[in-house]
Amino acid sequence: MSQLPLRSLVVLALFASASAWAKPPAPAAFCAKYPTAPTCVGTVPACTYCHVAAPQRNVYGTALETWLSPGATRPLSDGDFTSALPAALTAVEGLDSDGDAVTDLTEIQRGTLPGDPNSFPTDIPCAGGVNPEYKVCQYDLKYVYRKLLLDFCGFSPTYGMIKTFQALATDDLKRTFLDQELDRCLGTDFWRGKNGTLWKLAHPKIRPVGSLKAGVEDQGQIPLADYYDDYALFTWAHTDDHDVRSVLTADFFVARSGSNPTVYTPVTTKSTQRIDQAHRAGNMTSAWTLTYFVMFTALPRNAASQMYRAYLGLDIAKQEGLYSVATEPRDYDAKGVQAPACAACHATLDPLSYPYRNYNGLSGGQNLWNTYQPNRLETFFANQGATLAMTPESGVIFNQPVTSLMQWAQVAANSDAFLRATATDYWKLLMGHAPTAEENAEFVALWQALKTTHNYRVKPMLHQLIRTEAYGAP
Ligand SMILES: [Ca+2]
Ligand SMILES: [Ca+2]
Repeated sequence: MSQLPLRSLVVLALFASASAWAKPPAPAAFCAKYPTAPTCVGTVPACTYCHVAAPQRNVYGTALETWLSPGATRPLSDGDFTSALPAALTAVEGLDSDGDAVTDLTEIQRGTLPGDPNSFPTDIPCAGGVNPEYKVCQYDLKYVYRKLLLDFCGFSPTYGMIKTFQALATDDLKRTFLDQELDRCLGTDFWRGKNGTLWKLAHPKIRPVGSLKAGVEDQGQIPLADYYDDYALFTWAHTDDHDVRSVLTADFFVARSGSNPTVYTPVTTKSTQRIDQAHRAGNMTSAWTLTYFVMFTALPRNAASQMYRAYLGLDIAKQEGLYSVATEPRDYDAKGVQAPACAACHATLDPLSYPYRNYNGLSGGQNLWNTYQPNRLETFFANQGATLAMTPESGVIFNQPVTSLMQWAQVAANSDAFLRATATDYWKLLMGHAPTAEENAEFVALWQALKTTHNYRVKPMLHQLIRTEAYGAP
């Protein structure tokens, strides 16, 4: 080997290079078209990009070949090859030559091999192709029909129903049928009736306590407030063509009547509610919320943190949703919240709580319970420290100053956090788990569309949800 002249080595190297590529200009022409492809950055594609062993092509090379000056006499000259290659590359960009569920162009851009089904980007849902046994990553209309009826109507379709469904001539007809079935189910008591699915969705937000239930229906031993009103507003806001933000912003109540169908109707007054219209903020100011979460406290941190957690998905106790206000916490009620272990959370929580300062739980005479009381702290908590009365009604949520609880509710209801939390509830309900990393793209599209496409209506969002791969692939 050492006896070989340098010239022979160069010839050998050139020959090896030429034989590896059926066409020596191929790598350069490829990289001229895709200069930012990872395989072209500081290197050129290996021969195996298009070939099993040159000149035998792999599936990607074969796909290219059919678009390379079709009809022209073979072999092409290097010049003809080079001028024909860009168009052929373009022609196959949308194909998935190796069947790994990722297009050739995406594979080129992402640096995986378009001719090797075992090489694919790992962060693309369903990349790697189809699992034939479970049809993973294949949206399955029949599967959706079964699941939809079970999830939204509460029963499985009969054999006859499945047969009728399968007999629909096209996938479009099946999709239309599924949309109709969804609408039908959303009107049933299984979905919207007393103790139905939507009520269950509301349980962790309302946190009912049977012994404290007031009202003619299911009254407890110590009847303090009727939380069925909270369920009624929640269900109204989440159904039909209603704005889901109403659950936080409504200045009205909702009455429930009948069954199959259960009917929810907005009303301006209700015997079980005491808050005056000018100070209402949906379920944030319901008799039950004020009774149970404000109760006897001066500064209702518990009410503010529960609303933040229940409707915005942010649990301050878990360090979620912290937007510290620089001058806080001021500790008006002398609870020691300026201690280092507390200050981090209370710099967010306390200014969230101030707008609740005049919302009365169970202080004073019973006729004053669950009402808005100007000077509530001064009236009922005069003996609880000198600075308590200095507690402002203005607060801060998500770094935005607000002057009232109604403004707090507006900022909250218009936030991305509210959209995400609302969509997350349904995702968990219908998928059985919070969105996974693989499902994230579909999940983000869903909660963003709740605002941009669906104008804060849950119903069209659910129609979008049943079309996601996360919902429809077994
Ligand atoms: Ca592919
Ligand atoms: Ca591949």
